[in-house]
Amino acid sequence: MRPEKYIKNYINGAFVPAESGEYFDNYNPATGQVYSHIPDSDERDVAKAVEAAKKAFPGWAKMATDKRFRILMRVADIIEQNLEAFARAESIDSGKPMAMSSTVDIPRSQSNFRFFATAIMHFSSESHHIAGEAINFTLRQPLGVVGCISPWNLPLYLFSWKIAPALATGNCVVAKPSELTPMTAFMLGQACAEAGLPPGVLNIVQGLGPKAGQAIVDHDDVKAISFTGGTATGRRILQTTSQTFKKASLELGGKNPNLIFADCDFDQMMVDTIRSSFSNNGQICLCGSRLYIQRPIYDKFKEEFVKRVQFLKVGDPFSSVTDLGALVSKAHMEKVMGYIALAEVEGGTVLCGGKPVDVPGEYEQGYFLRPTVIEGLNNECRTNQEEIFGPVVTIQPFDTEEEAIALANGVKYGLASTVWTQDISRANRVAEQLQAGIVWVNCWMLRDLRTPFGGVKESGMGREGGLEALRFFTEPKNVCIKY
Ligand code: TXE
Repeated sequence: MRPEKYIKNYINGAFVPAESGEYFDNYNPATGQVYSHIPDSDERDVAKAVEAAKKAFPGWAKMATDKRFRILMRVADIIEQNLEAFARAESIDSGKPMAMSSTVDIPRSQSNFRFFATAIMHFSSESHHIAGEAINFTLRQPLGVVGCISPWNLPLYLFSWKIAPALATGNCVVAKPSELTPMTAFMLGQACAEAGLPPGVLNIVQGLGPKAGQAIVDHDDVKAISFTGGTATGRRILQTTSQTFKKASLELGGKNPNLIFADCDFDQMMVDTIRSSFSNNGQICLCGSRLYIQRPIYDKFKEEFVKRVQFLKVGDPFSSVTDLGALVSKAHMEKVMGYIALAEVEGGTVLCGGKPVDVPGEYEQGYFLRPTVIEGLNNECRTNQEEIFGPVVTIQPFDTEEEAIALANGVKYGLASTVWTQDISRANRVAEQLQAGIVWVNCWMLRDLRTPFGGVKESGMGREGGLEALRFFTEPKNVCIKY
């Protein structure tokens, strides 16, 4: 698998330029330099991709399950054999440390293919017997051509999280990665071709969201959209899909709370809170960005947390000692800096960070920011209400359990929450009342791919993961036979 300077679309098993013949620039965020070019696709490329997918669908849907299983397992094996190349490409494209792309992003992308390849071998449907009269059974059939649209923060990880279950269930796919991180999706096309995936089963259209992405959502023959990205984009996609009754699964933004009670295991909590705040530069929809600490340990927490955050190393994504690489783009860096300035206007105190980092040499034009901790803000201010999606957290004290729950639930989002306590009854009481799709108790980002994954309120609609994904990508049809 190899990156190329001029990235191509992958349509009907071939690597082709966009119909427009145009490309736009792809930046390496650690150097601030253009290093490759992305096809500027539009509705013509999407139409070709959908045609190829429609043609491939009958053969793929009817293929024996164990044959589909073998092909998807081969895709996983090829990603694994090329881990180094994929991880390097992911880090160049996104700015994240190679230490992360090689241990999290790419291994998880392989797992996604393996998990759903094996899951389909065990997937079964239900039957309902009317005693002495009839039997109902449920067919679970693939939808046809489906669209998968993913963001830039965990590029191949989230792209494959959608594509693998869609393919495993017998659908053909038209997929678009983020225009900020196109390279590993391009390389996935190479892996699929090598694995023997029949032409047209997976088509990867590169390009801009409002142009290529919207064309996938708009296309009449695309039966479902699985989307991860910003809430505003999700709202827009839903407006379109609601007109045509397309199925939609939307995994959107978050503004996740960490509730840290005085009785927690302080040392473990500290290690995991650093991770949940600053992994991938805070650019994970599951990162906790509002830290609520019970008053008896607030000062101790603040001192230790700030001390450790100041030790985090920001810089060269390819150095083994780097904790935080570059932010994904100049525009995103400016957005995050804008929120830090806003926090100060809103009365917050920056306890550490808040400034860009100068990394000398080839990285001096890169988008590096110090991890930032802010205190002194109320829950209603924009800094505590809006998703920043960067290496920025706020800390606030609380007194009672009820107050902590009210603070945690006091935003329009509801994706993930983290609770730190040694009191099992409290953990259960709090988990029950948190408005979130995922609650972690005494851990963070411990993922079991069988569990439902998604958010409530403006964090999304529908669930991914395990059986939920297999159900989303199939249409249940009840057959009733009287005897
Ligand atoms: O997301 P977009 P962006 C949040 C985070 C971030 C914000 C914006 O707050 O700052 O979203 O990020 C495609 N029709 N998250 O700008 O624009 C687009 O090309 C169809 C949360 O990257 O939503 C890309 O492939 N597709 C998050 C994908 O949608 C469209 C992860 C996501 O882009 C489209 C990333 C359209 N009209 C950002 N417009 C999470 N929850 O994990 C854009 N796209």
